[in-house]
Amino acid sequence: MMSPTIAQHPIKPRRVWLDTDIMIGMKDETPREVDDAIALIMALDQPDKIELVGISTITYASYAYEVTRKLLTWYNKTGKVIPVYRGSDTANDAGTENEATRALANALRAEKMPILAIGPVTNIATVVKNHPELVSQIEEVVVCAGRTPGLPFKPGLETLSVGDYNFEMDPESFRILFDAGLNIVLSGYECSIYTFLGKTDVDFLNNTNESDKWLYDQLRPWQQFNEKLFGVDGFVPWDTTPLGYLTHPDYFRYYNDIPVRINVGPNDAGPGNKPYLEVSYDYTDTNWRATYAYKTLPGFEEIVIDSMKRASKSQ
Ligand SMILES: [Ca+2]
Repeated sequence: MMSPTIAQHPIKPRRVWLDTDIMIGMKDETPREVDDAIALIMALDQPDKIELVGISTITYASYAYEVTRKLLTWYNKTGKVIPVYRGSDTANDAGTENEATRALANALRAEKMPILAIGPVTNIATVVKNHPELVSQIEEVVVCAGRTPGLPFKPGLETLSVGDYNFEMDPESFRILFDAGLNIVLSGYECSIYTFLGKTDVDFLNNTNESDKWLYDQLRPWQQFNEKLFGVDGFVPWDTTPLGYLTHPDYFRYYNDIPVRINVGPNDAGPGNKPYLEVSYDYTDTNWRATYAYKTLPGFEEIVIDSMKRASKSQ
């Protein structure tokens, strides 16, 4: 009897550099964004798919450093030390070296790899600007930013517009990356917006385990704050979709090799004008190109929740 033979090639995890503006739990007037933390926990939960070579922080760099180390203590089950480096505090000083840019440059000298950049891209731009010889060592940069022309960013009940945060914090650094001709993957608002974590999705964290409880105590206020702002009790874990491009690419739909431009126009989320990072096959006057994720397919949200449950159970 014939039986299909399935070759058992062990697939090596992809070695990736993570640059993050993680700010979960930062003491402030309002709760702070939690999505970087969820992306980090998910990455640590999938050592078969992704291996973090190093982590650099961007904005609130010292807080980000401390909270990343805390999360690594709880969730890094790989047995490998993942070094963490403090990057730019301001996200407006592309070209100024820091601990993170020096470490990233060294890592790129040693090996070619992709960069998962889930905050403003200042650290990456510094490496590209100061070390153009390393550009060919960057396989791709996966970022959470960009939009199709005219797409409003209106989460929840669509009463309030928000900005394209990572891009608007430091448009100049995006310009540096596109000018360098890097492979850039834009996985931002449009493909993330229907992935939604509500109260019942995180209830399992409300227990006596130290790490679960800490996480729950940051996620729950963030959900409630989102209800105040956008009318719905829950949040979109934005940064999990750029991670998903690396771990579960089949769950997204992409516009490949699409032209990219920075267009300046009236600010849809405040006064004055602002730059927009936009993609369209109609743009014929630009050399910038990207892979643009425009849609998440059903099932990705389940992957996010399952991953968090596994991370929790393995305590
Ligand atoms: Ca982020």
